[in-house]
Amino acid sequence: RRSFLGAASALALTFSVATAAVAQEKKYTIALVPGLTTDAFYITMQKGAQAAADALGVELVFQGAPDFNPVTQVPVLDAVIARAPDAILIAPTDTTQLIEPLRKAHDAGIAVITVDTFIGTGVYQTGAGDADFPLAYIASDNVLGGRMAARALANAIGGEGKVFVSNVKPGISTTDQREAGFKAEMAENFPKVTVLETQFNDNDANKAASQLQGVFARDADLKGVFGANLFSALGAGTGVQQAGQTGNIKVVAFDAPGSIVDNISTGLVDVAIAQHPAEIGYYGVVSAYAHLTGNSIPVSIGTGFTIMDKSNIADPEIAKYIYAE
Ligand code: T6T
Repeated sequence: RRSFLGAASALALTFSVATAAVAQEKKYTIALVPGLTTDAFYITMQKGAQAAADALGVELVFQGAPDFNPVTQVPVLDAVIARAPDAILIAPTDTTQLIEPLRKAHDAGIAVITVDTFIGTGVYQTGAGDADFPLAYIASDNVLGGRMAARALANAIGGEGKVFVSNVKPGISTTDQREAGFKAEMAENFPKVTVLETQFNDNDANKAASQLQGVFARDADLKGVFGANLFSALGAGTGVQQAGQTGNIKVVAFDAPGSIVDNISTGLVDVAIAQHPAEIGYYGVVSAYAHLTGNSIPVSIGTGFTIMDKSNIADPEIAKYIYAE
């Protein structure tokens, strides 16, 4: 009897060692689909994702479209789904137009996590609506970011005067939320600030620059502009410079590529609100890996901001959040 038990446990031991070996050999593939590839924000996100992938022994695939547009992003997503990765991290370029394309990934058994932007309401796994299937949303708190921008701009203009939001286009969760947060903060706490009509630039910095000049031509007492993402902010700054209004029209920028930070030193940009895209990428990969290896994960992870201005930009602890190009 003793020898029978011995044989059985030896068998069990062999089996579990074999299972462990198989488990170790399984190399997961995680795809990261950015909003667009040529954007320092997503390049920095990719770096963070790669750092986590290296730490976990995961293969990371980075595949995206050349512009921020569902029409170009959906075919890229379809190609990624065809490669059958274990998980997809994606910054959906539209809150509604990416729902059905992403459902295909979900139906194919691919774990879907959205990073930076969301589909539907961004509240997942509650059983409500048709877009609650992603496992998690990992991003900045964009309403808060918009409020921070409003405070910075209101303070820069001395609490009164005309300002406007330079934005991408409606239907993008992040930039919609930044604009909403900005307007709410101004309405609640800065009654002497007038927020003019938003100018939508389709993520084209040149368009944002000429729109700035158009607004200034109509409202010569324009005091400030909030560039709600990298290209909006870059363009708004260029517009202020071209109008010869550097320092007179205050610029608050969302995002912090090297070019915008350089403009802080010259006085063209007053404040840049840096997101932490590397953190988004890192925790995106970690979350996907945790899920794939049988662990539960938080349905939402909020990443941080760093406020950059002339007073702190030389500090390495601040400068480390400047985006990679
Ligand atoms: O601001 C980021 C990102 O958060 C947003 O969703 C789209 O624009 C950027 O990528 C900057 O260009």
